[in-house]
Amino acid sequence: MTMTEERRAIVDAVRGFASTVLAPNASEWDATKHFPVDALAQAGELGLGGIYVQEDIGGAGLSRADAVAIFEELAKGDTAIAAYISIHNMVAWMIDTFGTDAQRQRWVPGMVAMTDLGSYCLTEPGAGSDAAALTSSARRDGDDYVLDGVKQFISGAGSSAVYIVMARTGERGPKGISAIVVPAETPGLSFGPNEQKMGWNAQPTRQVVLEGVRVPVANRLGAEGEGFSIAMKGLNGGRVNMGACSLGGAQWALDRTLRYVQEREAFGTPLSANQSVVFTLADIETELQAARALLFRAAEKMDEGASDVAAACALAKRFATDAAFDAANAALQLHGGYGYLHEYGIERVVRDLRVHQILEGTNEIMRLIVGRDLLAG
Ligand code: FAD
Ligand code: 2MC
Repeated sequence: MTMTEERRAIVDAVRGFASTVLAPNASEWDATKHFPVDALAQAGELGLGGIYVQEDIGGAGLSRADAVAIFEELAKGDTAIAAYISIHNMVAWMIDTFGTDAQRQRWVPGMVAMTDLGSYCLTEPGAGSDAAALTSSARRDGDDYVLDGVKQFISGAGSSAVYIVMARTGERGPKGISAIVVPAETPGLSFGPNEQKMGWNAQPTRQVVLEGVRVPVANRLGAEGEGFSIAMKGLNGGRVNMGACSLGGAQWALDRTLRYVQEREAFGTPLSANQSVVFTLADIETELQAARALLFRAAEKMDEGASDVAAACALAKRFATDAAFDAANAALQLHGGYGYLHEYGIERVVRDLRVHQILEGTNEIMRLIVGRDLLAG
């Protein structure tokens, strides 16, 4: 967890972007449900479109541990946008890692620049936690696949240029799934309305509808039947990043609260004169430090290619997203009625963090992964 000079410089640059481009607009983007594609292109100029994409194709070539530090800083500016940047990076990394040279050349440079955005399409109306039960199909027809099905809750859908669709090309279960890249302009691809959500309003969430979508077999990532494994490997890093986004949102709320409890007076003293308030602050700090340590531990295991990466990522995601949501909610409480007002920003962070306990694998599924790993010995 010691910050190298290089990481410190990156984090400083990201902090500048988060505080000047994201933070001043976060409230308005939330209120107006605006997806700021221009700000995302600016993030691309900083190298945030391909944080751990290889350098030969224009990526920043940074480590997963660097990414934890980056996503914590980004989320202090706007948690929902930071979380979308994480999803985009997951998609870019999957193409960079599992794609052929031709696939990398075609899709990665635009994604690194964030002029082409990415969406990850796993969940279906009938298959969420049990992702391997998905039924969207990719039928082989000569040198093409023809895709049919519906993907549910897809982040960035309608705005993205590149969709990685997990679809069934074979037997039931995880071994019959392939990962196929579907470009936005492909005939037969359409999108549902933007879902009305509790939070994450600054990024769209829509159904992705596939009706006779024809793409070349050359758009498949990896071998036929490897799609579930590719999807899960992408999610390991996504889960750590989502934990880091939660951490950033909660740290921002704590920093605000530290000032507020010293300024606000009740019963003739600042709120901070009450021991219960001091204890609450200490507990939040302790939980957030523990979350940060677990996230860096998981990220370092990813960087080392450790064998227990899936459980380490699940464990860190579960802890960080729960701890950060509780911390932000406690920060709201310490602001009294003002915490409930939009203008203070805390309620937005609470709304945005809530969904991190649900997506990229619910926290019950994270427990399932950790528990299974324990029992497997
Ligand atoms: P279900 O699987 O139906 O689960 C319902 C409840 O049952 C949960 O509490 C769950 O934990 C619990 N449960 C299920 N199985 C078990 C079990 N075995 N043991 C104990 N409890 C269990 N998906 C994508 O593919 N791409 C995206 O970009 C994307 N973005 C999203 C954005 C938003 C805003 C949201 C809300 C979701 C997004 N998702 C996306 C989908 C998300 O990953 C799923 O919602 C999530 O995996 C849970 O699936 P589900 O909603 O079908 O819930
Ligand atoms: N990393 C690497 N490989 C993994 C993995 C992981 N995290 N999880 C599973 N696998 C492999 C696993 O090793 C196995 O491979 P093999 O047969 O070669 O050993 C294969 O995948 C099948 O795994 P299981 O046998 O564990 O499959 P099962 O169906 O029992 O459970 C489960 C899989 C529940 C762990 C998986 O379906 C899951 O993670 N569900 C949650 C779904 C999810 O996270 N959705 C997120 C959608 S994206 C999103 O929300 C966004 C906002 C972008």
